[in-house]
Amino acid sequence: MNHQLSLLPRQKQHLLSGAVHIPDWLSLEEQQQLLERCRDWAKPPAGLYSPQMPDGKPLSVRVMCLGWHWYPYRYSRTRDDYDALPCKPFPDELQALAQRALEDTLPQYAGRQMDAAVLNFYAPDAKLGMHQDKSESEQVRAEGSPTVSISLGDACLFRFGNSESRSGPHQDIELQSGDLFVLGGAARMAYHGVLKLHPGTAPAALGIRAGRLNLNMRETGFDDDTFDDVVKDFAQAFEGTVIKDLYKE
Ligand SMILES: O=C(O)CCC(=O)C(=O)O
Ligand SMILES: [Mn+2]
Repeated sequence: MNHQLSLLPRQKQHLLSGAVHIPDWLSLEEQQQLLERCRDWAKPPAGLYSPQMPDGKPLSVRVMCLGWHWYPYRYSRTRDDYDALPCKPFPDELQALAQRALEDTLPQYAGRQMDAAVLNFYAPDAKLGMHQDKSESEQVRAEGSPTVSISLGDACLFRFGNSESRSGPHQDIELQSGDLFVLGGAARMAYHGVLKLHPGTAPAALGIRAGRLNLNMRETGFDDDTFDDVVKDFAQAFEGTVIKDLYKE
């Protein structure tokens, strides 16, 4: 049986200081427009692919990136883990959307320039294990520069924890189509993951057959000059310690 979406009013809430959920942030029309844009970006060249973890296992989520290409656990301008194609640019329209999101959630961060978007495409059985977003520069993470996440399509069960421990305590919330979730400030390093999708819950008028799309924007803190050295240090520091992060417990 299909999961029934809650009929109770859903309200803007701060899950922790710096972690803000705004239900129904985008109108249906805005969701339709964004979905169309995402479909365009997801096309080849440099479109959707399945990233592999360093041990060779594929993520169940299919991914494509704009601005900087993310792959476990680093950024590059080209798809170094796959086909070496240049990443598509980070579009002005997403910068504008991210700024609007920051104004509405953590206005103290408005003006921070996002430069990377990860588009996560979840098939109905896809999930994303508990992890911290820590591929960005040390400075960006220390300053709490937010990640801005927008959901489209099927609802999901989103697990949100704390910065100290992967194992909890947790808060479980439902992210529905059009919802905004911003993770910054003191909550920037909080563990989070997608436990499961609720298939068949996308708004009928959205025009998505199945699955969920998550648009995840961030400031990497890298520029082309400093990137090579920083990333080398960073990759060395984390190699082997976070590989398990993206798996289900
Ligand atoms: O799909 C989501 O809501 C979360 C995605 C995420 O955590 C990420 O891309 O790092
Ligand atoms: Mn994440």
